[in-house]
Amino acid sequence: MKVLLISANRTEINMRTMPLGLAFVAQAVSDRGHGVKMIDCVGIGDIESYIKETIDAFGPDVIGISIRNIDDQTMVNTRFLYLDDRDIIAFVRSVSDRPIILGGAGYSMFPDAILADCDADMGIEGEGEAALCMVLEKLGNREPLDGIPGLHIKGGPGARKRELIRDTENFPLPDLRYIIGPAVTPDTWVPVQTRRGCAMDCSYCSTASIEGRTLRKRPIAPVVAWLDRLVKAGAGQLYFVDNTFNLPPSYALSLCRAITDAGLQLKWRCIVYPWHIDEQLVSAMAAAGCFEISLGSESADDEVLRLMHKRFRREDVVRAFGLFKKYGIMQMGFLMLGAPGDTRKSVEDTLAFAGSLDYDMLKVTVGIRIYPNTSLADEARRQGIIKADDNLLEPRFYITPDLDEIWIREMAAKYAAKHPNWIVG
Ligand code: B12
Ligand code: SF4
Repeated sequence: MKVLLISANRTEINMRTMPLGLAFVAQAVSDRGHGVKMIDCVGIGDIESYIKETIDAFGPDVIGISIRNIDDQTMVNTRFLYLDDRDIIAFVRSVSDRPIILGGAGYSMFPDAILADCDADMGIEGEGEAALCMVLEKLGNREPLDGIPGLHIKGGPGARKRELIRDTENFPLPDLRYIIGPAVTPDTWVPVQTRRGCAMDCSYCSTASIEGRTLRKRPIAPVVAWLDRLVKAGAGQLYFVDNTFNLPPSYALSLCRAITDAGLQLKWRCIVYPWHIDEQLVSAMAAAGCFEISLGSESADDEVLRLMHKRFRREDVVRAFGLFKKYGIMQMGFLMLGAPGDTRKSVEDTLAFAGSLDYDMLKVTVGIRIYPNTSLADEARRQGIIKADDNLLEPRFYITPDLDEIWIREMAAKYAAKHPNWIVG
């Protein structure tokens, strides 16, 4: 079959991201012998003409569309980014009668709500590699599509529970041609992934809906060989998109040492969870080329952290921060204000604490985006902040009823005025 895969994301908020997830899917589909063409909608001026011309020339049998961002997670002047994806889906429908199959991080968080809201025929929740190949096989054999794990069909019966890919040895890494294109310049932070899933359970987080809670690690040797190929193909800087680069610490340490032992000259960024971070790991990260970490400390109040289900406490953040500073790794910090348990005192403490740490950059978020299937959503329902039947696709935010949003914003602005490298959103 001929499969057209479209990454509908058009935003460059924070940085230009590349459709790594779609590249994995493209690889899996092409390994099964199907013809694949990929479109990344970022940076293409007249996207509708481009999509139409591609459909006319390629003549796909099936069109897969990836939805990454639902919104920008910002409470004031929220950008509801999904609406742009919905327009692209509608346009594709207007120029093609082929089955449209959705997937991606954003889709996986709202599989039924999005399917009911747009012109697609079906969608795959979670990892797309195996499930999309099953759909293609059944479509090719003209068999009914029932029973495919994670597949939602418009107007069909409920989806069967999705399955996580566990055979990390054998599911393929994407070929460079799906990643390195003309859009990659030396400034691009090319995404790479070594692990899937997150075993943490943060109260507000939607990652379990996307990657599941079971952490699955790739063997290190092929990952290092892949990094080597990416760099030789022109990737100047890498972004490890793993949810928590440092967990488990033994894997992170082995990966960093393998990169150093292979003599790879890399420059990379990653996301760390401020827990189980010691000097051995941080020095290995620095030696392997770590340039910057994103560190979500969220609050400096141990009770608020406990209510967020964080495993770390304020003292862990202090220790981690000191180590990254010592090894010259830049730090981007993240705070969330207005969480359950927050008080005037905890908010002021958190802002003062962040000020004392002197991050290279700090993002202060006031109000927390509420996602389905999270304990924050349960709490918000209990407190009457959202209605019981709200599907949450249209962005909703949590601020503890014990605090006034205006007061939090004024306080955040007061501290930010002293720190030009803070952004309040
Ligand atoms: C790393 C990351 C970043 C990095 C990206 C760095 C880079 N160079 O790529 C940074 C920090 C820059 C970033 C920024 C943002 N991010 Co971000 N990010 C992530 C994270 C942790 C991993 C994304 C990733 O690359 N995954 C790896 C790939 C392999 O997985 P995947 O894309 O999901 O693909 C798989 C499946 O989804 C599926 N699939 C994908 N496409 C398709 C298509 C079809 C047809 C099918 C069948 C299946 C399928 O199969 C794939 C392989 O298994 C996710 C959380 C998460 N775990 O998903 C958030 C996440 C994607 N980000 C999110 C958001 C909101 C943002 C920002 C808007 C935040 C902001 N305000 O700045 C920006 C937007 C950036 C942009 N320009 O698009 C949200 C998006 C959903 C939402 N809540 O709206 C997520 C899900 C976080 C969350 N839990 O809420 N992000
Ligand atoms: S550590 Fe990150 S990805 Fe994991 S549950 Fe917490 S916020 Fe989500």
